[in-house]
Amino acid sequence: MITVYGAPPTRALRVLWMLEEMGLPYQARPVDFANRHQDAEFMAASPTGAIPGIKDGDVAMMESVAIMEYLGARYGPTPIVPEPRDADFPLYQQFLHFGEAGLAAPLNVALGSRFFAPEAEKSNWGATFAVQMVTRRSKALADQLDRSAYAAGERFTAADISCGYALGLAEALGFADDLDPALGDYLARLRERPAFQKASQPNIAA
Ligand SMILES: N[C@@H](CCC(=O)N[C@@H](CS)C(=O)NCC(=O)O)C(=O)O
Repeated sequence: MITVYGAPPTRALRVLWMLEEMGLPYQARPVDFANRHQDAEFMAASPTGAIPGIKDGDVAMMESVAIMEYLGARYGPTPIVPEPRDADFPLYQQFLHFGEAGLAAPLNVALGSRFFAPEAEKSNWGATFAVQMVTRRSKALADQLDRSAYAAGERFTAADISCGYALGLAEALGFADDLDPALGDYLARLRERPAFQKASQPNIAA
């Protein structure tokens, strides 16, 4: 049984969503964010203390997108992960990583500032820059959605999970309305998926 350390709204949502889409059994194990470095079981799965981590038998992994790649490779094939020779694969690979490396990762600066910085530092230069950078970069996804229904073509893939999570983060940080409206429509469409709704439940246990 796969154990997922962490819960929504953290990036554990990506992993839970992927597991739900693939119909794989798992157990979700919440992590107390403030005390996570003292949580030995969680730290064994994610030694940086970043959420999420997973344990799957002898396998322990961190990094949400790497975990998604692992699940697709080990427990696939699945329609949400195009095969390497599929024409959509390059776009898939690009947007799978873009969701974290291009969009969500810089937003950690804005998130950290919002929740942990002293009042006068909450809108500091770095946080504002990160939001502007993500706003600018998100145009690449909006342009792609002009060409296809999903990030990697006409069908839903794990790249949409990755990017959808980042757009949810933009919403939580209050700048989603500054993004191309196509991205809001896309996020709303993603959120209609039963697997997203199941993965988003606060006290998820499967
Ligand atoms: N690139 C990592 C980022 C993980 C990350 O930043 N997680 C947040 C919660 S969503 C966190 O735990 N931040 C605190 C930390 O990194 O110590 C991933 O995709 O898993």
